[in-house]
Amino acid sequence: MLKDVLNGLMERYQQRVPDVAAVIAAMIKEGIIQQAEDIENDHIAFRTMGVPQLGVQSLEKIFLHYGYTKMEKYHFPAKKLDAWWYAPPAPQYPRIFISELLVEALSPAAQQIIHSYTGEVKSDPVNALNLDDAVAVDSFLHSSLWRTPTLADYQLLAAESEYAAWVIYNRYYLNHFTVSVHNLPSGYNTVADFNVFLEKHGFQLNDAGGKIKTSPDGRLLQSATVAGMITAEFAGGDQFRIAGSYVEFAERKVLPEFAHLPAGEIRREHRREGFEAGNADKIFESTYATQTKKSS
Ligand code: OOG
Ligand code: NI
Repeated sequence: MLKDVLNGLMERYQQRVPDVAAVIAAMIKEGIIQQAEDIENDHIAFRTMGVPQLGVQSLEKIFLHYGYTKMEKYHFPAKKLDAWWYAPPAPQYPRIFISELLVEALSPAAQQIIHSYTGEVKSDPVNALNLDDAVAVDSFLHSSLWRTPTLADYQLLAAESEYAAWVIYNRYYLNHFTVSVHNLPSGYNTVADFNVFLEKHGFQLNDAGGKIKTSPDGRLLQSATVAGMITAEFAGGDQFRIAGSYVEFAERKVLPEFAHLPAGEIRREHRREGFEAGNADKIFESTYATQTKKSS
């Protein structure tokens, strides 16, 4: 069930984010991994509109049903976002990070635009889903939810919240998957080394706050590619290049209480867990114009 839903998400994500296949191909060519399945997916992330019938409270029900546990909350005052992370039911599954736009904190004009779309969804759509039907859940996660936005609305939203504009067009498309680097061969098992490899292969890294985002405890290090641009089709046939999704890289260091364990015995529970608001704040910008102006 969960596996089918995750596979469906990864499949559509790969189709629209060329960097995914390109990163995997570069890792195989370099001999870092043998095949795509060797990659440990640290986490995946979704973005949502925080309106009563949608938002985190709606989308999370799918993953809570599959055994995920809701963990810490993070708040991003400048970006007007809240987010939570969810621990998986078993270590072979990725963590999940779901954020939501605090719609009520936006200007009345932006709120009105958002509600004109989200208002088409009359009640929480997840309540009407049979969560035991993986095909139904997969098609829901890739459904349009509301009408195709106009380019004018997209641009008005983008001027106030790039996150809002991203969600109004991209809906629940997977925002990123995350290559876990700490279990890779030496030379590639730190974010610093992995970034060197990525840049050597021509990948553009998000440099908001520096290319390596480090938690204050020094144990969670993250980097991300700049989102590639996609040709979006807006209402009335207007076409415009907008940010799609990106790829992230994470290194979780061993906790001090497990520092004595031999390398072969280190498992997920011995490493730094969770997320970090300061890191996340900069990673969100992988789809923001300040970063995507560097991608094509
Ligand atoms: C999520 C950004 C935060 C992390 O790992 O902290 C994040 C997003 O861009 O939607 O992915
Ligand atoms: Ni992430």
